[in-house]
Amino acid sequence: MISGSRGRGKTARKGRSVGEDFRSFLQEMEKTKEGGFVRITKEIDPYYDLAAIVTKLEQVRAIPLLLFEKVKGHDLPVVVNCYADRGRVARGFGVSRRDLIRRVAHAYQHPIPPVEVAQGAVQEEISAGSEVDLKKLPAMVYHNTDAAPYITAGIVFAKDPDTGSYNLSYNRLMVKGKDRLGIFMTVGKHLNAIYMKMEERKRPLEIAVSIGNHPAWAIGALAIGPYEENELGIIGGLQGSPLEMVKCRTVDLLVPAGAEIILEGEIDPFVREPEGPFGEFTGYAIRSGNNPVVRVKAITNRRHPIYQDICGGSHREHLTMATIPMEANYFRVIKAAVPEVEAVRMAAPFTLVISMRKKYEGQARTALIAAFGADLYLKHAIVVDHDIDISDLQRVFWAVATRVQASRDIFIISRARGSSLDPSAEPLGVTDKMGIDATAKPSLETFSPVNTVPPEVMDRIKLEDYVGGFLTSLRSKG
Ligand SMILES: Cc1cc2nc3c(=O)[nH]c(=O)nc-3n(C[C@H](O)[C@H](O)[C@H](O)COP(=O)(O)O)c2cc1C
Ligand SMILES: [Mn+2]
Repeated sequence: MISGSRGRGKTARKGRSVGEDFRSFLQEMEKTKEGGFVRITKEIDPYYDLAAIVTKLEQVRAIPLLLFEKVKGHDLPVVVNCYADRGRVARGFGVSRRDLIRRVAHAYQHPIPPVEVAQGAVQEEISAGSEVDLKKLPAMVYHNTDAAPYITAGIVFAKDPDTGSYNLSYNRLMVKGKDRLGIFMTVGKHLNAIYMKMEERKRPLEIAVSIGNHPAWAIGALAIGPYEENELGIIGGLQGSPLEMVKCRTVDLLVPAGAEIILEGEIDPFVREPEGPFGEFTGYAIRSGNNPVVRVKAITNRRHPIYQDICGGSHREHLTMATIPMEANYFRVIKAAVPEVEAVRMAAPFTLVISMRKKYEGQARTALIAAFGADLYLKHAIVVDHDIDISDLQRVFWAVATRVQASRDIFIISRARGSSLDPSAEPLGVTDKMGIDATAKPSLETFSPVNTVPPEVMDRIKLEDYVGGFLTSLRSKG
C-alpha cells in the first residue's frame, strides 16, 4: 500500500472529497480501483517506455492509473493517468461522473479561500542552492522529437505583483540542467501576463511548482475565468474545505502543504533560450521556440516522494483534465447568456459542441458568441438541439449534415486570438474562428419529423425470440 498519507499539521476531515492530498487520493484509488489501478514492478526506462505503455493501453481503450515502482537511474516511483478517467476525478471530488461538470461549475461560484499552516509534509526534506538536482526527478521523454525530459504534472504558483493575488496554471517544464528549466507560457494567459508585469519592472518572477496534486488542485488550477478569479478558492470549493498551504523556504509564496514535491525558483526578465520541440496534446511536435527559463533555488519534498507524470502528446489524461474545467466554464458563461443551454462537450482540441432547448430565434448564435468570449482557445463551436446526445459525435455530425445550410448557418470570425499550439494558426496564435448553428430551423417542433419505430413495439420485441442463435454466436465471438 501507499503509506504515510497524513502530513504534519494536518487534521482528519470527514464527508468531503476523497482525501485532502495526492497520497490519500492514490490510496483510495488503489483500494477502489476506479477506472483501473495497476502497480508495475518491472523497471521502465525514462526514455519512451511510459509513453509506449500508455499508448498501447489506450489502443485497447484502457486508461488505468499506473504506478511504476522502478525507473532506471532513479529512486522515485512514478504515477501517471491519475486524472485520465472522468470517473476517477469525480470520485476524487466525492461525486458521480454525471454530476462532475455541475460540481466544478458550482465550485467556480462558491470558492473557499485557502489557509496557511505552520508545517507541511512537503517540507520533510529540503535541498537548496548547490544541493538542488533536478536530474534526480524521474522526468520522462515521450517522443523521438522531444528535446529533453519534461516535467509535465507541475502546477505553477505565482503572484500578481500589484494585488498579491495568486495564479495557478500547468506549464510544461523542460529539464535543461541541474537547476534550470525551460518554461512555456501562452501569450494572453494569466501567468504570461504576470511575467510581463515583472519584465516591465525589470524584476525576476518568483514561482513555485507543485508536483503530486490531488484532483481538486489540478482541476482548480486549470479553472478558466477572469484574471481576478482565484484558482486557490476554486480548489477549496472543489475540496469542500480550505486548501492548506505552507510558506516556501526561498521564495515568498505559499504552496500546498500536502504536495509530494515543490520546486521553488525564479524566472529572470528578458532571458530567452530555445525550449522544445515537444510533442503536444494536439498530436503535433511543437517546434523549438525562444522561451523564458526558471532558475530553481530549492526542492522540498515528502519523505519517499511519489513523482507524478502526465504523458506528453495526445493522450486521455491531458485531454480529460483540460476539458473538465473548460466545459464547466463554457457551461456557466453560456448559461448566463442563454439559460436554455443543456450541455457542453469538448469534442476535439479547440472544438466545442453545445446542446440547447432553443426557445427563440437567434439564441443558437447568442450561445456561440458567448462561447467564443468564454475562452480564447476556442476555435470551432457547434450548437445542436437537445434531442442530440453530444457525447455521440455521429449524432452531432448527423445534425450538421441535416440541419445546416452553410451560407445561412455558418459564420467565420477572421484573425482573432487563439492557441499557438494549433499548427494551422499563425505563430503567435492568430486564428480564424467558426460557429455552426446546427439547430433545426426555425424550431425542432416545426422541422421535418424524426422517424422512430413505435416505442411500445420496441419494448415488446425481444430479439432472443427471433434471432436467438445469431445473438449467441455474436457473444461467443466478442
Ligand atoms: C497537462 C497540461 C499541460 C499544460 N501545459 C501548458 C503550457 O506548457 N503552457 C501553457 O501556456 N499552458 C499550458 N496548459 C494550459 C494551462 O495550464 C491552462 O490554460 C490554464 O488554465 C492557464 O491558466 P491561467 O490563464 O491562469 O494562466 C497545460 C494544461 C495541461 C492540462
Ligand atoms: Mn488564472
